[in-house]
Amino acid sequence: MTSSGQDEPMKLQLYSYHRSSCSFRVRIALNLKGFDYEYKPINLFKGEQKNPEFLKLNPIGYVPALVDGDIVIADSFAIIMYLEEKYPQHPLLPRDLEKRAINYQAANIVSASMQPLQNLDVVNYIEEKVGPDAIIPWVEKHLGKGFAALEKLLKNHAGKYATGDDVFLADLFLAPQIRGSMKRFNFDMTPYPLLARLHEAYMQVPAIQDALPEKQPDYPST
Ligand SMILES: N[C@@H](CCC(=O)N[C@@H](CS)C(=O)NCC(=O)O)C(=O)O
Repeated sequence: MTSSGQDEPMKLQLYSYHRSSCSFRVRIALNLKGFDYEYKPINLFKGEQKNPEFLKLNPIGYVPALVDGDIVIADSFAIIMYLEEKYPQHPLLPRDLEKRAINYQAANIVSASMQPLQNLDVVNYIEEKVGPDAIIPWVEKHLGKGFAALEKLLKNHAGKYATGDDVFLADLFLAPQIRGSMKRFNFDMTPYPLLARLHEAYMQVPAIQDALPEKQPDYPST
């Protein structure tokens, strides 16, 4: 399919927010796979994720969402698996089945047991129902539990990155989670030396550098 009916293939479109760790995961995947995609900003602080037009793309009202021609997919895990299966360049999963399963496990620790507990909706709810002082202890408890599990899980699998010397699925989830926890909540990573080392390594990877919040078109200029 083409956008103009001519030879230009239609660009993938990513609905994203610069600071969203879930969008960050997909931006890394798109960069690794070499896509020049169209960035469609959704400002979470202005509530644009609840706009009827966006809800047509993702009924739960969260970023990211990906449009590939007639295909619309939301949820970072689903998007990344779709990209992996449709576009095999730069595989995001190792061939070894155990390492592959460790990638799923680490990605799911982040996406199911960490990020949802610090999501904007949840943090706003805690602030309103309990009070602003409850936010940091809540986040520290749940992020600490997740990072402690990841530190143990990856101990026998890590190389330069989470499961070896290539950037795979687990890294796509870990890099935004570690960086976001440090930046947004001032989270101290020193009790997790392996994860802290991985974070240093991630910051040297061009596909991750280009996916950083501050490199996105919707990052505030002032
Ligand atoms: N499981 C979903 C979670 C998506 C999600 O929670 N997105 C956050 C940003 S990282 C969001 O849009 N939050 C808006 C809100 O809470 O209103 C995914 O991985 O894409």
